[in-house]
Formats: sequence, C-alpha cells, structure tokens
Amino acid sequence: MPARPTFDLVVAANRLPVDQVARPDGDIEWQRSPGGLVTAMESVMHDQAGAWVGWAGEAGAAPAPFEDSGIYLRPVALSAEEVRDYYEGFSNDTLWPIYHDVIVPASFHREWWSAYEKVNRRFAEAVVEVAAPGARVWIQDYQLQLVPALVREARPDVRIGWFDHIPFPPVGLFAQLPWRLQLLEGLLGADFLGFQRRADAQNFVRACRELLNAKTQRDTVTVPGSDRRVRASAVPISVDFAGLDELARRPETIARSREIRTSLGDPKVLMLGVDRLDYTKGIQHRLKAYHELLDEHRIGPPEVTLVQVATPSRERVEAYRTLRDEIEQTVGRINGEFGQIGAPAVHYLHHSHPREEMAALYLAADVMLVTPLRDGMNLVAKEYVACRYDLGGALVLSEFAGAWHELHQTFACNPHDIEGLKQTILRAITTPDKEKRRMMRALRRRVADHDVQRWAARFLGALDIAPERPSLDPSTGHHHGDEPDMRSNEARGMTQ
Ligand code: ADQ
Repeated sequence: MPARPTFDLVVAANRLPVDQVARPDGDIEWQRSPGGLVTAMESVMHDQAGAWVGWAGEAGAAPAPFEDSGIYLRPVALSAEEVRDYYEGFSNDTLWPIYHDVIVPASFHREWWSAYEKVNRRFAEAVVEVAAPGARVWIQDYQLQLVPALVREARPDVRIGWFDHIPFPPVGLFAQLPWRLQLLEGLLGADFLGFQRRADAQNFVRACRELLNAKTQRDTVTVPGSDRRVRASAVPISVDFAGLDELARRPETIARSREIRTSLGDPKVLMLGVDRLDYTKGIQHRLKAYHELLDEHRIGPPEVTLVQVATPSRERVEAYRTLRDEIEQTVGRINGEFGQIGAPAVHYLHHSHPREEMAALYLAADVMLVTPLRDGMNLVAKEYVACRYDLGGALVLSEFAGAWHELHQTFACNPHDIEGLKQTILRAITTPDKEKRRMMRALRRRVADHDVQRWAARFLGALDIAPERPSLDPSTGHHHGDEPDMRSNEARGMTQ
C-alpha cells in the first residue's frame, strides 16, 4: 500500500473550499468555492504543497481524499446528527451568539457540547494524519477551538496557529459558557492565535488571566502548569484586492453595472446592502432608518432606491428563520407604503450571486450600507472598496465591524442610534463627489496595502516566530502585527 501523503502546510476549516455539484448527467463534480480564504491559501501554497482538512458539506460518509488545483483535500465526515449538534447547535446557536454580544440568547445543551468535542477530535486526527514532521498547521475559526490542543498532544513537533474570524467576547460574556475552561485550554494548544482586532486578542488574554489564573504579559499567555508561552494578537483579514479590482474594470462588469441601474429606473441614488441573512448584520436597523427617511419624505423612489441582497444562511436554526420572516415582512410593509408601480422602495434578493454580479452591484451602488451590530471584520466593506477603481461611491460603516478599525475614511455609524444612522445616510448621499473621491482613494490605498495575500503571509510569519521571539519590538515599543494606523480608531474610543 502506498504511504499516505503528508504536507508541510495543513489548513483545517469547518468547510473544504469546494462544493459538490450535480452535473446534468447525474455525475457529481467538485467546484471551487470562491471565498477569500481560498485565494489567501493559494497565495501561500504556490511554492509549497498544502493540504486542507474540512467537511465536504453533505451529511454522511466522506468522499476519499482528492486533489484540486494543487491542494490536497482531506474530507472529514459528519453524520446528520453531528451537523445538527456540532454545527447548527453548538457552533451556531451556542458560540455564535455568545461571541456576538448575545444579540439573540445563546442555547446551552450538553449533547451539543459532546458532539463538538467528538467532531473536533475527528478533525484533529485528520490533521495529524496529513501533517509532515515539523509542519505548520493553521486551524480556522470558532468551530474548531479544541483542535489546537488535540493536535499538540499527538504531535508536539508541529507548529500550530489558529485564526478567529469572528469577535472574541469580553470575559463577562465568555464566562457564561459552561465549557469555558475547555475552550481556553483547547486554544492554548496553539503557538500563535490570530484575531481580527486588538480588542479581541485582549479579551482572550484577559479570559485566560481571570478564568484560568494564567500568567499573562501584554499579548502573551503562559500556559498554566508549563513554561510554554502562546501569543495572541491582531492580524485582520482582507480581500483579494488585485483580483476584485481587475474584475470590476472588465468591460462586461461595467456594462452589467449600467444595465442594473437602467433596470432599476436610473435612480439618482442607488443604495446597496449585501449580507448573509444573519441577526448580527443589522439589516433590521438599516431598514428601520430607511423606512423613517421615506416616511419623513427626506428621500423616496424613484430618485432613491435600495437593493438589499440577503444570502440564505443557517435556515435550520430557529433564530434565523424568525429573522428572515421579520425582514421579509418589513420589506413588504415598506414597499406597500412607499413603492410605486415599476419603482419599489426596496429590491430584496434572497439568493446568492456569482462574483461577477457582486462586482457589478458594487460598481453600480452610490451608497454601500454596512451596518452590523457586531462583526468580526466584514469583507463586504472591503470588497466594495476594492471594486471602486473609479473612486465613486460612499461607504457607510458600523463602528461595530472589525473593518471600522482599519477603514477610517468612511461614513461611520452606530446602527443602534437610528436617528444618527439616518443622518449618516443623508450625509453619504449629499457629501460632494470631490470629497467622496478623496475618501475612496484613502480607503483603496489601505485595502490595496493590506490585502488577503498579505494577511496570510503575516499570519504565517507570526506563527513562525512565536513564541521564541520577544513580543515587543524594542525599536518602536509596538507589538508585532499591530499597525500604528489600526490603533487610532480604537484609541479614539467608540464614542466619537
Ligand atoms: P461572514 O459573516 O459570512 O464572515 P462577511 O465578511 O461579510 O461575513 O463575508 C461574506 C461574504 O459572502 C463576502 O465575501 C460576500 O461577498 C459574500 N456574499 C454575501 N452575500 C452574497 C450573495 N448574495 N452572493 C454571493 N456572495 C455573497 C465571517 C465573519 C466576518 C469576517 C469573515 C472573514 O462573520 O466578520 O469578515 O468571516 O473572516
């Protein structure tokens, strides 16, 4: 029997970067899913072969490992019960609400936790199987928080990193979790932990200090009972700037964006929202502000219109079904009151679109509304910026999105403050083009410099030097990985 292949770089994520699609002849084929993580990995995997461990998206037996565009894919099987308990349950109905400020209440069920443990163990076994001696292992996100310690136990030779795509909650919220100690101990199996914002890393370090009684110094935690140190710091994720910029400049994208505007009746102002249909995204707050602006005759169709794209998401979790009903009811009410024949006030699209169509929508939109109540980063904000090669458009951005800590030249808003949100939307509409172009130029500079390729390189760079190197750069007094300009919004506080 041939030896199983092993790799120097192993990525583990809940999902593999491919989707199963049925061909018309009934055969199944795999299609690369277009997410930013895949682009980031391609950029670091081009000079070394890598493996990706993840679920293939269908309950039941896992397909055999296979190769796709140079990446070795190692599927992990999940039974239907495990999808329910580990994924929909513990990941999306326990951790997700706790990590997002309990916008909806979290559910705690011991059998969900057992499934989470069991599935994390299965992921760890798959990682161990494909990792070469001394490999770098990069574990993604909140679904796999126990994997770092499980991998370390079996394979002390490998370097282990974990990246948190969502916020890490303040200790007061995190402490509600009955399994808080196991989660912290799971994460402390890593050498380096990456977060979207400095505040997230600090929340983690503080949780270790207060709940595990661990010794901490700035961004470093000493694992209790050992002298091993783990670093936790901010490495904010980004988008494939060059790829999106190129896509937006294509004549067919430009033509499609004109066509979109024409089919909407050539409004003076086209506003756009693009979100996964999730209660963290502040879609209701946005619709409420829009509704009031219409009601007060400050704006109205056909001059101003709103396109809201809401991608279906987690529809088997009750909070998401309720949210969908609420949003669809609100959209119906707004259109009933303010729509005209051929000119609805809200164009609501509940399906996903190819990249090309997304780029055309971004290019068509005069005002992009990104108003989450809490969001790890929010890639939509950065994608919009990357597509606006023409320096057109205006970005309304919530202070509660990780992106706000990097993108300073936006129309910043607090989505809870409906009156303030309305004023901000009006300002985004009425600010002179010259000023908006200046803002967009600054935003594009930031995203171009900090693209997803750089994010991956920075994460792996930090993983390579952690934890032997001192975490403070003696020449500047700054932490490695913290850009001075990322700190300024945080330093100004959330009260501006
Ligand atoms: P998400 O919560 O999924 O990600 P976000 O960062 O906005 O949020 O990414 C959504 C992605 O889906 C974007 O790339 C967007 O273009 C795409 N998308 C949305 N609607 C779509 C549609 N109708 N059709 C096609 N594509 C659509 C989590 C965290 C975020 C963090 C990311 C990455 O919650 O805070 O930014 O991970 O770390």
